Amino acid sequence: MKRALVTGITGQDGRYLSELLASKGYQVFGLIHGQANPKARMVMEENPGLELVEGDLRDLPSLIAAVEQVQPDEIYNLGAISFVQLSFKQAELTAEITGLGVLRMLEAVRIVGGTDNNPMRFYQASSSEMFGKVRETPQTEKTPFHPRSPYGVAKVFGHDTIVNYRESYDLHASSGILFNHESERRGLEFVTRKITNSLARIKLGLQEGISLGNLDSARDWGFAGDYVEAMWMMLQQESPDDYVIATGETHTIREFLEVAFRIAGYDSWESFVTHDSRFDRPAEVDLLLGDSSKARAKLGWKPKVNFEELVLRMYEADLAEETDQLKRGRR
Ligand code: G4F
Repeated sequence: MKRALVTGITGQDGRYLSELLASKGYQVFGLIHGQANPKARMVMEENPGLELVEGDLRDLPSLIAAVEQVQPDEIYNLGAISFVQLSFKQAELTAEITGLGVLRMLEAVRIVGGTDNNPMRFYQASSSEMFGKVRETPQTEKTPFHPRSPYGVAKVFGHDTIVNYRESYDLHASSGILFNHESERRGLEFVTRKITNSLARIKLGLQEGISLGNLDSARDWGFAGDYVEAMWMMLQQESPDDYVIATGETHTIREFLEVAFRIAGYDSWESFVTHDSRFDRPAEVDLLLGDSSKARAKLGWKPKVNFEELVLRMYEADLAEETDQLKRGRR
């Protein structure tokens, strides 16, 4: 039985990945920090075979102990402060966890190691946010980085550290440069889920409108369930490498609103949306569009859920959840 250690187990990607790995027969261990972490119960219920291990990306000794205890064949480093807007307010903490956390995990692997015949394989969740003020479109593995947020800067540090450890210590360490990926498990602070959840509440008469920031930025949005498959595929390769994971389609926030409101049965969205400058960012990433040809050719990966299907499944899940809460008198 293969063993996998996943950091960020309670996040959207951690939850999908642990289910995928369990379905492939892995024993999955999730790194978790803090006493009585409220999300621990949720992930245990979703994946009863999951084992939780104490550890904190800010604390190397705890990571060494976790890697030593689990002796994983594969490590997936998904743990991060992942909300770009928050990273402007908590820049130091973001650098600490999203950036230095990668270095600490790699150090833990280097120190504990695997056997020569069976070295531990490492996946790093790199991000399209590293492209920031994009130098070319579409973005590929070769596009230079120009991050526009403390989060993006920290991810570039993590990405470069992966390359450095691969070259210095011959580690099997790969990075997935994942473009935005969403689902009904996305946190409510991210724009897609904020829209689908608010829309469901508008439909049920629980809310009147949505306050948003910049509607003109464009994102290459895919389905998170498809993207965790790419993570696993990367670690099954003979040699480690970096891969862009994207749909190759980009849409503005306005287009997301258009599709979502149409699905919910409205002719237009404009009268429901107001601008709130609190959601504007000090520096914006205007356009992301990924070219995932390398992943498609080498890994045989491709996305299965398209843009409209993604918006539909998110809206339907929110409508079902909000309706259920309303029936139980919780709204
Ligand atoms: O949904 P967002 O917060 O995602 P963002 O900033 O693109 O970051 C996500 O994708 C990255 C991959 O490129 C990940 F690395 C990262 O961890 C995260 O998953 O914002 C998307 C866009 C931005 O341009 C933002 O300015 O939506 C715009 N926006 C407009 N109004 C808003 C809002 N974003 C949020 N979160 N909330 C708003 O009210």
